[in-house]
Amino acid sequence: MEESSGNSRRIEVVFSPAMFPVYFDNKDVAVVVIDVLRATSAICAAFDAGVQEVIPVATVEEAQAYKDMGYLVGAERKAEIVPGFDFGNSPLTFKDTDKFKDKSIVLTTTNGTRAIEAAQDATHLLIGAFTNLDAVCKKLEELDKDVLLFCAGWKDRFNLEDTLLAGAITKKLSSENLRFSNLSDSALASISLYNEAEGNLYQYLGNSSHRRRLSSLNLEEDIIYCLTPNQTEVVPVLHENKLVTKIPELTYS
Ligand code: 3SL
Repeated sequence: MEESSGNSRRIEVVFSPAMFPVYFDNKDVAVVVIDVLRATSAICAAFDAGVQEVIPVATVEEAQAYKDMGYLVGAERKAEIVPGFDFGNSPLTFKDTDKFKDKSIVLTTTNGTRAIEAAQDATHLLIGAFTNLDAVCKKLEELDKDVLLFCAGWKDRFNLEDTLLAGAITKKLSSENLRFSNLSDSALASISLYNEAEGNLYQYLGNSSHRRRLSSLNLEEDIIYCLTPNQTEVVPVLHENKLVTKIPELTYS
């Protein structure tokens, strides 16, 4: 990541996991992992349903090991539930709050949990979705660090929906807080795309690969949910390899 100048904070957007190592040359940043359709939207929905922690794992084998230990485990590949697991990657799964309240759950997804693993050494790792847009911006202002907006993409490729959220976060932060004034070219490009789409994300994404992939599986309701901003105040953060919404206070004896 290029350095901030003076007192200003820098915002950079990483368009694909393949590019992440290039940008992540300083660990003392706030990384926001973004997988709008659907991993990071589902993780926020899980906390809204009262889960205590989400253990993200990159592989189905790791997920299976947790399942064998008796955990409630979600696994998604190719946008579908991996047979034998308890749930997949739909945020609407978490409407069944009785099933999830106070539980520790485990999740593996095609791109989202892989991105979380790639960024796990960052000083701050936050989960971003349209559903928690304002809350994530507020948290970034509080942290007051340079920001890396990390788009999970699809199998290392660029995708539109993650870039649009990166644009929405960049636009909000840089217009409402003068400290976030050092914008990389990738941040400027994401704002331009977001300006095109703002107000009608669903239509703008009509031809995008992932919207088409999910629509072909009749997951229209999921798409609408994931593109609806500000449904929650939760901002999951990574702490000791688990996603939580509150980091326990340090206690000294
Ligand atoms: O790639 C992921 O992590 C998923 O969000 C993909 S899907 O929405 O379940 O297809």
